[in-house]
Amino acid sequence: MKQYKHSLKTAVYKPGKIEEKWQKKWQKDKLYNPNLDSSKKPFFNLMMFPYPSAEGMHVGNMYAFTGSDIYGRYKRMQGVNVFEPIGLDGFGIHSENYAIKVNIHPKEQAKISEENFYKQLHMIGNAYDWDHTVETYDPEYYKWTQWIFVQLFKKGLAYRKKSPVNFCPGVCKTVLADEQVIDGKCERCQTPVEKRDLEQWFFKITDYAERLLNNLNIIDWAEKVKISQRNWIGRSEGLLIEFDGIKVFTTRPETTDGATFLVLSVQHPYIIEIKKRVDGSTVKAIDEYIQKTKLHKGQEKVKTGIFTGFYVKNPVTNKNIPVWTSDYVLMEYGTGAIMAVPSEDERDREFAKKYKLPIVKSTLKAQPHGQKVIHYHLRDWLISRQRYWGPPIPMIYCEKCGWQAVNAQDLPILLPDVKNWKPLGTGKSPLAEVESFVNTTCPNCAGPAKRETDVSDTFLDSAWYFLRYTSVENKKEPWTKSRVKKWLPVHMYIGGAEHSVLHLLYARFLTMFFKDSGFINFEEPFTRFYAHGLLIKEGAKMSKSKGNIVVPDAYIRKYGADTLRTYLMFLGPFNQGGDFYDSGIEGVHKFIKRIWNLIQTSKSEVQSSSETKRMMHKTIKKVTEDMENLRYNTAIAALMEWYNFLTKQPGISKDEVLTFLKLLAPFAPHMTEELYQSITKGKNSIHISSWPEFAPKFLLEDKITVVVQVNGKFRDSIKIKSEKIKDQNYIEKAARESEKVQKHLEEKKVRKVIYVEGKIINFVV
Ligand code: ANZ
Ligand code: ZN
Repeated sequence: MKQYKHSLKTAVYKPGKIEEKWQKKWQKDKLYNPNLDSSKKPFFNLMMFPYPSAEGMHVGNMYAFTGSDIYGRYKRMQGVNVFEPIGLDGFGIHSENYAIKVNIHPKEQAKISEENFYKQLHMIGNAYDWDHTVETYDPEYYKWTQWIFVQLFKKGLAYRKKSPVNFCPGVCKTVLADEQVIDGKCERCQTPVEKRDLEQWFFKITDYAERLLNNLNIIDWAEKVKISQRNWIGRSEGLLIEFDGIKVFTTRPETTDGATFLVLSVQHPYIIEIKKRVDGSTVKAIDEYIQKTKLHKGQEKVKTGIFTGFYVKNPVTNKNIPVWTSDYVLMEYGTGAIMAVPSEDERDREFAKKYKLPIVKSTLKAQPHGQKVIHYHLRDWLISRQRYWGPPIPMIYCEKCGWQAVNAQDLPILLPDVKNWKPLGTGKSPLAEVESFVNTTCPNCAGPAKRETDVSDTFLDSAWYFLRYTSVENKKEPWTKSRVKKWLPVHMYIGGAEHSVLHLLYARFLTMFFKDSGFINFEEPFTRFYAHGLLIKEGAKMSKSKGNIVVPDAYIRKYGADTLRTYLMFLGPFNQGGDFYDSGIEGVHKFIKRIWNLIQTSKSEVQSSSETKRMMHKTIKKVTEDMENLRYNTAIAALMEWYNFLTKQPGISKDEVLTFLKLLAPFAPHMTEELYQSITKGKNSIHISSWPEFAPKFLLEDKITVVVQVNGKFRDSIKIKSEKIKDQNYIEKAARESEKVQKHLEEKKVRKVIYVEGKIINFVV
């Protein structure tokens, strides 16, 4: 074996210096910027769009970003062209509330936050293509977000509807989506949420419910995420049954004979009919009740309702049953009316008991005339936000022509710089106060018209960003078709499971819409979605209120990014998260330092033995399999085991050194680069070197057990050096040396010896 000499200049491990040096060099060399037009083996390694808080990145974010980066680095070394872009979603209530808190204009604050966040991202050493960043508040980006709105409007998928909405009268002063209301309170500021009737823009995602559901079967996503989406879409098969013209939706038609009253939603249009037919005092009581439900804050614990004075006939029993109205029946689901079966349904029973309504047992054999229907729980996507910090919805209202989309050449509709950007709390956006913004001309008749003053939901910004990453240079189109064709759908998408429904469903919906419109040629955006786990801090969830948020900066300064990265990945299986302990990081730091020292000081004039080779190939195999399955913690453990083995050897071969560095490179990209380039005299980056391959022949155990038989009966087993496995004479001799075998061969004539390679040797006597 050839000898080699190390020529390492740096003796002491100084992560700060090394890391800054390589980060600069990689960026200068555009090491991580694949040619987006000519790459032969495109691999889109996407990290879920960060939505950084103004305080910047904490280790929980870094944990996710690093785990995604490690996968990308591993893939790159396997010879594919990895595109790993990054950007930030900086519009929205989250950033705006922070701006309110610190009393800085959101535009100003965005600049500060962006700079800080990107600086932090550089420090952690991820292989980002910094030429393809996306910021949602950049007019070059939101121009296209607005364009998408217009496309949906043109296809009839964006519409206005007056609807009861959740309104947060607290800090947020805006409409909230159902999922932003937790236990009747605003998810962000914990203020009890009110119901208000507002005209809102919606996207008709419900048109895609069936496709969104069915396609789940063809994508490689974490099962728990698929389950959440299935439940969220909530397909229900049932019947529509008529009670004197009032249709109800039920999933239990066989219980119709137990239906003892109907309940209409308070918004049900039939209530207007009923009010025409019942006496004045009843009308007054109904109106009072409906008025009261508007003040209800979120979901009430105690069910309330009122009798409308009206009766309908149960089509199965032919009995007249009373019609009630209550806010426990939702207008948005089914037909907005139910048949109540108190003997079978818990909610109905509670209601019946409270109002002393009859409870009649059902035979469960009722067969009403029914019309079969399928309902989905999925609601249309509420887009309007009565806030400042978002892309203005690109619509214009003309008294003569109605709602008109802004012409494409007039996009973007810039978010005006205004002094009074804070929420008004009137149910209108602060933009409504800006006359120069509001007053415009109609795109259709050129007459005077008014602009929509609501801005769009942040989830719209993040529902298509992955397409834009490929095409940020394009000023004429939202994306360049050829690039999107080359790089998408995304090969690997990594993000938090908490985005199981909203973001991941909205992105799928828009992708289907783009496909249907002929803008792209696929309908599922993310071929593989991997949900990473969450990081906790010494047993507790990291949160601002607990004051236990860990910011990576100080750790990086003290130990280096390589140590922090490796430590984070060592904490546990990547899909299960881990518990961050200050004390734990020291151990990993020692490991990194020891590798540094071992490789520099090792004597290399050694022959590699079959044992050292086996250990190396075993480690390559283990680490490779673990990387493929994102089991980073056990990959690191395998490297530690190999390191311990190597320290006991008289020296380390160059092959071992380079292999070790390569396997560690995705975790500790800087120090491995430094050592690798010193050893190879800086020809190429380790990060574009080829990933080590294991040779199965070296994995064979050193000794093989061969069973010795006499006339087919087991007599003994012997251990044979694996290189002798083909040498029958040698094995026969070794078998004859066994005393147990000798006993059975004594004074007998061996007529034949049958050898099954590596397994059995049989003496026929
Ligand atoms: C009679 C009945 C008897 C029902 C029984 C259930 C159990 P899923 O499976 O979620 O689709 N329902 C229908 N529309 C409603 C609305 N707008 N607001 C509140 N509840 C509504 O649920 C369908 C069932 O939920 C329907 O079947 C209906 O009650 C109720 F033992 O009809 B069922
Ligand atoms: Zn007009």
